[in-house]
Amino acid sequence: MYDRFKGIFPALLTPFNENDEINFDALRMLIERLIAQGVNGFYVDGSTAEAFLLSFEERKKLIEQTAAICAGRTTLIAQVGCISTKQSIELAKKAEACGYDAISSVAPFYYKFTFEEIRKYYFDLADAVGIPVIIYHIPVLSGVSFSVDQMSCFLRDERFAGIKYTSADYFTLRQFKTAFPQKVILNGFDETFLAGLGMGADGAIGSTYNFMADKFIRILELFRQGRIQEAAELQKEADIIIAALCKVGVMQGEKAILTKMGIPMGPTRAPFIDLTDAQKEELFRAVFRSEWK
Ligand code: MN9
Repeated sequence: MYDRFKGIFPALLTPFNENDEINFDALRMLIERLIAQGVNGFYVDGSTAEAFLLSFEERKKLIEQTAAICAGRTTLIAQVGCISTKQSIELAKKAEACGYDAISSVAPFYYKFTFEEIRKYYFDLADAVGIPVIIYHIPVLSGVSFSVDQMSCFLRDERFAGIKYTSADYFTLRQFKTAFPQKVILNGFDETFLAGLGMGADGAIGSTYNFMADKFIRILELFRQGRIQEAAELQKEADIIIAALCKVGVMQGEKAILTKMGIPMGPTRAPFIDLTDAQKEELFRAVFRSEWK
């Protein structure tokens, strides 16, 4: 039922130009390259997109323009989470009007809302649109973690399609999937993608797929064929790169890599600080090695 939400979904980065405005030409280049590589769809306006550093108007425009560039060629999921229900609903309606296949939302954060408040937030969102909702579970950044019972409140409702699961607690992922085998679970930490597949994930949403989607498409293919050793080798290669990225800053590093590959991604938005030349050099040494041993 939810097959269109399975597979590899880059969490698209947001390119900026020298005036700190969204560079939609570069976004188009990125999207075209990824569609040609065979990704299954995109996660738009998420953490990787620097969503919480964009203005509300920019977020609406990003949702709209990404859909216009994709023009129905691939599955689209819009991350509409804001800490106010009212604003999240406005973004959700925008996504639905633009033809998105699903919306997704991080739990409202900062004020330490009660579970009842968070539950109501998600149901208000589901009530506001006619497209499925994917819960964005990312305790390390949102500070909100759902137990199996709490997640069940959502997943037993047919309007909730599944979870973007960004946590390395794979026992909990296994329990979510066992309780709701028909729902989709998309792994959120790229560095443990193969572990996630082994514990029941149906695919992944991630930031490193902006520049190494091909490797992860292959890992998924090998996993599905039962060729686990070969998949593990590729995951190991990817993880050398991800370790180098984490050292310098994930989004900054990814933008530098893609710019080097010919897509002008520009800087990240302040307060992020861009990489020094020395950091870029160190990163490029890990990424652009010709031999993997
Ligand atoms: O979308 C991403 N999570 C965050 C998922 O950026 C918080 C991941 O793809 C990570 O960037 C990646 C590196 O840690 O796994």
